[in-house]
Amino acid sequence: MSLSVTVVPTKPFKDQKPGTSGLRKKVPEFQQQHYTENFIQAVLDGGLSDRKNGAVLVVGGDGRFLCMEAANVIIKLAAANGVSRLIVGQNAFFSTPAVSALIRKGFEGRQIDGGIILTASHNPGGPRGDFGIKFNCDNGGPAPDGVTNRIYEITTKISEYRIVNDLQCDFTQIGRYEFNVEGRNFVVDVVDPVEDYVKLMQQIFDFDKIRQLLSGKLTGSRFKVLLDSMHGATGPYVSTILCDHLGAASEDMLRTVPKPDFGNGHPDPNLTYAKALVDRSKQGDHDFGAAFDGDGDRNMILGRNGFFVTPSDSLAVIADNIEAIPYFRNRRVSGFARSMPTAGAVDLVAKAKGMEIFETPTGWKYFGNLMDAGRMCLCGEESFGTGSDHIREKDGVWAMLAWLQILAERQTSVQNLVQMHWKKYGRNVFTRYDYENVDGSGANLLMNFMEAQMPAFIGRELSANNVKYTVASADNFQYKDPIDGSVATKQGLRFLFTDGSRFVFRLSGTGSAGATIRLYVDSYIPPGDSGRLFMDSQDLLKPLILVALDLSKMEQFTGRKAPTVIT
Ligand code: VG1
Ligand code: CO
Repeated sequence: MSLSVTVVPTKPFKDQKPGTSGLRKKVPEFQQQHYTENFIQAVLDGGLSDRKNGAVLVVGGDGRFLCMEAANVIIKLAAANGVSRLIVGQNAFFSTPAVSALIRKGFEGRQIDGGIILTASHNPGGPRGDFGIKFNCDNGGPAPDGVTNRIYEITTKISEYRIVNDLQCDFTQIGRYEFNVEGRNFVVDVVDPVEDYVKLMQQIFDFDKIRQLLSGKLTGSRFKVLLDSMHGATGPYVSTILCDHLGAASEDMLRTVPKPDFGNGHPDPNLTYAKALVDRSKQGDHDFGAAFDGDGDRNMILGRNGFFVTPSDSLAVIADNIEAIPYFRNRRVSGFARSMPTAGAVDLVAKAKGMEIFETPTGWKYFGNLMDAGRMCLCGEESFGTGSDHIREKDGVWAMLAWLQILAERQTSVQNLVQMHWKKYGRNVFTRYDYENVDGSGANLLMNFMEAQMPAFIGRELSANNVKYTVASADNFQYKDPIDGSVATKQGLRFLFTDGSRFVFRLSGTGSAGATIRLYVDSYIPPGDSGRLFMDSQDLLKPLILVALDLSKMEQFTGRKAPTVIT
């Protein structure tokens, strides 16, 4: 039977501009008539352009509420738009890193033109929670600004979309499904979402050695690992890798069943939302802990007794020990990169190793070009993102395995590894204050007020708690991509001080309601300053935080006395 295409008239929605990482809105907004269809049509046209006809795409998401419905819409629109084949994870499920890996690997010898990822990442899910749609390009990475702008342009002018209403594909069962759409062949391959990703990890890491670390064969005592998947996408990957392959205890793998509402949780692996893991870790029974976000690209690393590794330090420690990872032993190690608000610990490692270091705007999409050009192989963000050029997304499970591999090689504790790092390079103390869901106009006023003041502050002395800081420079961060020359402006207000400390203000681009102001603060303690090297980060940064809050008039503009999340 041949299925026919229906052309449906529609009108633009004004709010379909992708943010830091795709389009994110509350579920009811995506449920409006034509809303999801409009955006998918724009993604197919803007994301694929002249490659749309005959294109091969990967589709899947983190299992949150609406993933199945959205996958259905994608299948029906793709069929009507001349796409030749979709590779869909069983139950429309894939972690974000697994999608990136599959796009890069190809499918049965065919090249893949991109992917559509259904996730709002670390944002809560459920019928009143968040949903999101993101387009990734044929390199496996999030679409760069040029592409998302093109998609957005189309959403502002769209007048119709194409759909095959009668096409029903049961993507709960693995297999190949073929359809005839007005004489053309359209194929949906429903695949196991876990298998290929696990194989990739086996190629990157030495599983035998990690297994020996965990069992105690390596050091004489067992090494206990506690992981929290927060009911997000990593669950099935973690169970397979840690329990089936590495011999970890399944009772130490928490919340591994993906749930549409993340069990009513907030799947963001930080000290606030992954508190359950932190508390368990503090009981002292485990040598290592890690948590992951909704779509599996973020990670938080803990040592014994809840010892917290900041993402900035995690990146630097991995960089310093990069040759412990077999993948990097077999290839040329190119440069490192971090997002601008991430503390500069990795810069010091790059310098010591004589490697290039790049400072990019917030968002993984800015790393892709550097990796594709072979200039950079390891990067991270302070927002619990760490990854390498094995794919083009940050990768939570990869980061956890990188740590285990390094610990197997170095045979020491997490805390000792980090503290030895500080003794060698000094410590980049970092904290982030998030003011979530504040009134949008107040947030904009705060940013405008500060930007206007910036020039006047340069050279001025600011103080709090009897500590003085002199402003060396202040600007709104701008980045010119060294590969394609594209420029990203207004990426965060930076105040840099003469002693190397700094703070940064940014508005979040991933929220779905109101505005979120992020304040990033960091300071450098040299290795010789043994009095302060191991002090509590909040104590160390207190004066600088007070300066930042005072300067920005945070309370006046937002009415908030305290942040919602402190990292
Ligand atoms: C946040 C983080 C950023 C990260 C982005 C996507 O963006 O700060 O570092 O790349 O989320 O992460 P923003 O604009 O809200 O600060 V994920 O795991 O949500 O895809
Ligand atoms: Co994420």
